Amino acid sequence: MASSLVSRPHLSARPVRAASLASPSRACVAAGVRCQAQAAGDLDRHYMRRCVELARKAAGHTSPNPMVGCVIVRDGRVVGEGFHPKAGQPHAEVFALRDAGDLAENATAYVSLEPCNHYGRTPPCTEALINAKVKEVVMGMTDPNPIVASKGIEKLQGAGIDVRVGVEEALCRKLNEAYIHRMLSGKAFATLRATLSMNGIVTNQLGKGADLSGGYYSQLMKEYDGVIISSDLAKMSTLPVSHEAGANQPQYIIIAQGESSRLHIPSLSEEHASKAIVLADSPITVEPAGVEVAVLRQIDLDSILQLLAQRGLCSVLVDFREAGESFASLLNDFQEEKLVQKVVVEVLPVWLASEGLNNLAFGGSQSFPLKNVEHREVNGSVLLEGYV
Ligand code: AOF
Ligand code: ZN
Repeated sequence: MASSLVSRPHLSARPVRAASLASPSRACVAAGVRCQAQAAGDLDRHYMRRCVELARKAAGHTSPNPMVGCVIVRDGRVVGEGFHPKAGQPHAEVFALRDAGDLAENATAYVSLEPCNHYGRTPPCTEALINAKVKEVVMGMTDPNPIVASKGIEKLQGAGIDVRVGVEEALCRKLNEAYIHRMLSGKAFATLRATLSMNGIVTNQLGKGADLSGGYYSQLMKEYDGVIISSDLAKMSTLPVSHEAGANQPQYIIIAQGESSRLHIPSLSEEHASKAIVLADSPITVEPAGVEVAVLRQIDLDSILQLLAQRGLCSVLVDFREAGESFASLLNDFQEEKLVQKVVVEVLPVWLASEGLNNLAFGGSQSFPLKNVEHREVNGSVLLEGYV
């Protein structure tokens, strides 16, 4: 079982304590349910961070479900751990309760997301927690899924279980930013990625080691459910892949706007043809056979993101390489229409010759500041990440 393989933190045996009293979590109040005032101590936060760490083990495998981790603690000792490995498989709480066995009785269950209270592909986690006789459930955030939202909390409280919500809430929200976005908007969470030279030229190159194991690009390919690329990139070079261990390769969404009647994707084998979908604005034959082709009157990002969400993709990377004008026009007004949530820009330590205005800019006519911008240096390049 996935959960039995994970290591446990070695902590001194002391009970979970309620340290500083903060105001009740926003989620708790908004949900209109009565939870205990939030009392998150250092240990609470420690166990919740462990839940998030466990949840991340399934990055790239859980969509359309969220990533969820769960830790069961009794008398200050971790007695069970688990995470949700994949949609269709049991939820995090089930793995953690199995791992804890009888020791779950009177224990505190930490879970990064509100336990579900519905019969989906799997039975409700609330019932599993109630049957295991846990004393308390501490959760990172409520589940935005309308069929769950706060019903899990109500059910647990109705069974006499103490509930606290909002421990490490920001971290839990970031973990599932794509799942939350898809749940609330009906569209896939989109991140725009581009590489620039130091003189501001958009380039197809990636930074040194970026697409090798451990490189940021290889990690993005593991984490994102899909990648939108231009037909020019698909024709010219190998399709983007992740070299991370156990990675689930992304779906390829290939924009073939204004493309001739034949598109050959040399690096895609027939065996992997189902990994790609070509969106074209006129009838087109695609090789290898077996690639899905959708001919649309107009190719716009809004419809693409809705289509991807309907197909169960939570996140997609818009990879701005070999991006001709039609690809660039996809991104017109992305900020105004809230189509792109995040931007990742890599700046290479090179100066590049300009071939004209085409490769100087992307993203249309908008001006706006980015939020929560972070940067780091990777192999001599600078990676900038910010939210729209
Ligand atoms: C939890 N723990 O580990 C996960 C939850 O079709 P199902 O049965 O897998 O249900 C999917 C929904 O359950 C998903 O949309 C989300 O609301 C919740 N996911 N809940 O208590 C978990 N993955
Ligand atoms: Zn569940």
